Amino acid sequence: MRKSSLIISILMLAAGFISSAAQSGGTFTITKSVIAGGGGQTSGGTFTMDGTIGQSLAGTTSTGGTFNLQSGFWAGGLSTAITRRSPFDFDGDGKTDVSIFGANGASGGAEWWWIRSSDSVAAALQFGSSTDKIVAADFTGDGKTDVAFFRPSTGQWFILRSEDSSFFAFPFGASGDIPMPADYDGDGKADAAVFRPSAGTWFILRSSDGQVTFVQFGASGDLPVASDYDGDGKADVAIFRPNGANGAEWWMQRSTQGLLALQFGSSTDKAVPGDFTGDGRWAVALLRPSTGSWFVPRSQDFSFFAFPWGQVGDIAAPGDYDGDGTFDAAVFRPSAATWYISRSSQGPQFTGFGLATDQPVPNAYVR
Ligand SMILES: [Ca+2]
Ligand SMILES: [Ca+2]
Ligand SMILES: [Ca+2]
Ligand SMILES: [Ca+2]
Repeated sequence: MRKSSLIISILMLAAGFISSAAQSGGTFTITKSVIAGGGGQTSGGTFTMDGTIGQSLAGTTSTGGTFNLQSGFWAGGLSTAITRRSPFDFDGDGKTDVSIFGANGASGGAEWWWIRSSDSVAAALQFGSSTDKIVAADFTGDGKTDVAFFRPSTGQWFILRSEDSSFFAFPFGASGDIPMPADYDGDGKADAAVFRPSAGTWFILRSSDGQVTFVQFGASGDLPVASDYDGDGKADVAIFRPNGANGAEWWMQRSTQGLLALQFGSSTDKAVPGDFTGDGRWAVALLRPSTGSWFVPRSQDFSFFAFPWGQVGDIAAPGDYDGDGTFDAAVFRPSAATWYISRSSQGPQFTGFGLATDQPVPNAYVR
């Protein structure tokens, strides 16, 4: 990305009239310009774009009618643009899809059902069995979440490629391990990974080179909550310790910013990590099941805000359902088989989908 100053000068000249004010209008076509991997053409209906060049605005997300654009120059010279993707996005439109895992489907296997946010059509397939664990993530790196499960009895991973619905399987981990896939090496593909509580050890199978990383972090009783807490595009090894000395604790080995430990929450809270403030850094959010209150610390200063969403018996299903880059509080209520989603940009959404016995897929990494 750090091109020569000549190229930047040329671009500044060519675009010298662009101010930081938003531009809006009719039908536009944008031809991408001087960036590595650029040159593609983006076209669409009505949209607004806010500053592609300039330190203060470059890199922010511009949204509009039918697309979402993230571009611009980074003054700090990041070598690779960080692509932030919504979790549990099976159709790749940037929005988390309402989705359930039915452990006991009609034919005895596990069933996956989801509503494609792009066209509101329900899709379903059978994959896995009742004792398998959901590990859905984008392992293939095409921007679409792959249906995937971990089989605790054998330590095997089964991944259904979003590209062609073929599957591959491999052993990684053992019985007793907690699967925690995430993109630890920052190459845009989720990496299979497990946390072994008995030894406090992480095993990460890097997609970039096929090698295994071992990390000693955490102890028995801890729960893995790997996420990108420092916003560098790499998931960070992290644990949630429900029973710390004075309440719940979070320990994070951040890939760029180093070790961070926080005391936040109590032993009965559910850990729901996510980027609830939309700043590109995930936060250690909590759902308190006894009251249905959500607690979100701000990554800037660790002050927190709280709000009610849901009631006793609801199951947390966080994600970015409206695709605006900010996580939305969401719960699945088994008694009503209904989803209650507090979308950060588009307001509340209530959707009946699933059975009382189903597990919401976006609950997979809630601890
Ligand atoms: Ca994929
Ligand atoms: Ca990876
Ligand atoms: Ca990181
Ligand atoms: Ca959102």
